[in-house]
Amino acid sequence: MKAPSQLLTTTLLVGAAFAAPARHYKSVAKRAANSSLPVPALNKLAQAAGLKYFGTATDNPELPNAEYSQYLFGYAPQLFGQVTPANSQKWDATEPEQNVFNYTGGDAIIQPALNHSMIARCHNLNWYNQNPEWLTSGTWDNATLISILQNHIANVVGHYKGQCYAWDVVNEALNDNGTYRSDLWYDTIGPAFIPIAFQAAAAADPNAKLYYNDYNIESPGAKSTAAQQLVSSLKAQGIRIDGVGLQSHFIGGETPTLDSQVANMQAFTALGVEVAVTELDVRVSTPATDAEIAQQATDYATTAQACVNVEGCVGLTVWDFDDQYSWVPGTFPGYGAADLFDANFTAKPAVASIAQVFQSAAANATKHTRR
Ligand code: 9MR
Repeated sequence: MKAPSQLLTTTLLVGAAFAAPARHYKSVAKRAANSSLPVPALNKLAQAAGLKYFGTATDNPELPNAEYSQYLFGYAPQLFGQVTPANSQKWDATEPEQNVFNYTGGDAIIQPALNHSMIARCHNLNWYNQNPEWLTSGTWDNATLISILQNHIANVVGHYKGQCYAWDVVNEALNDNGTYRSDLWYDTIGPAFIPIAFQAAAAADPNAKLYYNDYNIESPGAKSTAAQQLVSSLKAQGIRIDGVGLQSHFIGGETPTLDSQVANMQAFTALGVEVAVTELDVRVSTPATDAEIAQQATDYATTAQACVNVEGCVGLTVWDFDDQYSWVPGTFPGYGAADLFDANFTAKPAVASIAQVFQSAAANATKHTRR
């Protein structure tokens, strides 16, 4: 792991890159296989630093935007090497009526991603949110709800068998204090819904990595400890779990320190699972000042550095890359500008700061060989 002083060096180098963006981009462009790429080849640089991928979430409504699509698929796999559908594999999209399955939206993202040599993180199979009316309004006994869950997972994972690097099997099942969230699943089935979901996913696609995914587990604390206990408990029961997704929806200037993110990742990998940064974004108050955007670049770089530093951190996914499509302003009024590009597809300093982290790791041979 790098010492804090080395992080400072990285920060200073990043600062230098901001001062001379044209020269910086030119030097990065030499490494990019696609010479027309207008920004650093983040996925290629991540791979040179030892990660499996650098990727992004996307959603179906933005795909017809030609400029957006150029950045998402046209520059793949140089810029982004991995995609997560933000909504179209969720329960309300995939099983809108009981036992009637619809894969149109998910396929519209996964197929072009695979065609552009990207890998897919598939999201998600069990959540308290975005469930269809028939499911939330029904009154289910324990056995029936278990079979509904198993049937959903068998069908959806079966449809995408062989296409997903990973599935977020269970999403956000914990409260911030580490207790189980009271929801449709827990209130009827109890904590057993989690091993049941993982078992069903394992049976339907033996090769997909099976993840637990949550927010506020990016630094040590009650919720992270509870997620670690969940991993241990599943493993003790002989249930396959391969990874933990650290969502990483951060606020500029308030992100966990490098040391705490690294220590937290290592607490998970010590249990025999990989970790991934699955939904990274850094929101700031709007309108954003230059200082906030500079801080945001440092914050993005800190999380990229943490992943580079930890042997079992396989990659980072940003939760969409262009501000015009970010979920943030709709959920946190007064906040936004959370993504790597502004609404005109102009790269923010965070693009260069992340690239710098990967380049330094590759140049200093601090990378791990994980591919
Ligand atoms: O990005 C998704 C947004 O379009 C939806 O409106 C929202 C509904 O809850 O879900 C967003 O994605 C979430 C993800 O599935 C799980 N972690 C939090 C993400 C942001 O809310």
